[in-house]
Order: sequence, then C-alpha cells, then structure tokens
Amino acid sequence: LNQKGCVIWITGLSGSGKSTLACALSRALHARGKLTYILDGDNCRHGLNRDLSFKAEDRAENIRRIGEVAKLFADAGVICIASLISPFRKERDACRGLLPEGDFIEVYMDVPLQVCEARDPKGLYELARAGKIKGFTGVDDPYEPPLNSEIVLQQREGICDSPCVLAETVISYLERKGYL
Ligand code: GGZ
Repeated sequence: LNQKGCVIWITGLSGSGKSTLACALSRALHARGKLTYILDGDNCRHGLNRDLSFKAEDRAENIRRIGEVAKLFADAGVICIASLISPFRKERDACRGLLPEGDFIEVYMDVPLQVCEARDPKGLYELARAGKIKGFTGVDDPYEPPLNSEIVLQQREGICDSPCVLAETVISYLERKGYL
C-alpha cells in the first residue's frame, strides 16, 4: 500500500453536510486510487456506539471511541474520514493528540444554524423545536466551534458550494501537505 494514512475529522452541526462531504471526498480519493474508510457518527451509533445516548458524557465517549478507531485506520495507512457532530473542543483536541503532528486534519463545516435548520433533511430540527427531541445540538445543546481548524468550509444562505467543490478544497489541502 503506497499511501500515508491520516484522519480527516469533519465537525459541524446536524445538517451542515458532514456525511455528504465525507461521501464526496471518499469518491474523489478512490478515483485517485486511494484507500479510504468513513466513520460516520450516525452509523457508528447503530453498532460500535449503540450503547451511547446524546447526553454530554456519552457524546464525549462517542468522540473518544471514533478517535481511537480512526487512529487505527490511519496507522494502517488508510485515509480515515470521521464525520460526527463532535460538539466538544476538548474531546476533538484529544483525538488530534492521538496522531502524529499533521496527520489529524480538522474540517469545520461552518454553516449557520438557520441554514442547517432550513435544510432539516431528516426533520429533526422540527422535532427539536417542538420539544419532541430534547438536547438537540444547536437548539438546546451546545456546539463549540473549532478555533484552529486546518480547513474551514463556509456556507451561507444562498452561498453553498456543491459537495464535489468542497471535496476538492480538501483534496488540494492533502496535495499541498504531501498526503496525495
Ligand atoms: C444531535 C442528534 C440528536 C441530538 C439524534 N443531537 O444529522 P443526523 O441526525 O443524521 O446526524 C445526527 C446524529 C448525531 O450523531 P453524532 O454521533 O454525530 O453526534 S455527537 O458527535 O454529538 O455524538 C442527528 C442525530 O444523530 N441526532 N439526536 N440530540 N444530533
């Protein structure tokens, strides 16, 4: 396997486009002959993390476990794409600390709550506003935006790039840093 592993950690609110970017990025990397693996928060919650709720300590544990597994993939030379809300700075930084300098690439989906809420792909914001889901990130649960992400993908109302364009931004970064 002629590739260097790393972790691309995509953080942001529900509906900010994390999973969509993960998918587009994975395809673009496959097209370049690279081996990738996506660890998606929502998917992992059906298996590895099915014992975890959305209360703060369980979210922290969700982040920690995904960070540890991502590290294993990176050690094996895979480009591991982790996409989960990961609302806490401290836990994201702890995951960064598991990897050699440079190998943890944080991508912040900088999308205003109003834009995510207008998209509401699964109708979860509506349920949260109606009080049918308690502790929903951005509504009545915190999200701590990253302060020093390697990549910030800013989307604004009416100014949203396609997933392919966003993926290309990440690809360019990986090229510049010698991962591709
Ligand atoms: C936030 C929730 C919640 C609450 C269910 N808060 O956009 P989605 O639907 O498909 O992905 C979200 C997913 C969040 O799981 P993560 O593992 O990424 O979260 S964390 O990193 O905070 O542990 C959302 C859905 O689960 N979902 N309830 N209360 N998102």
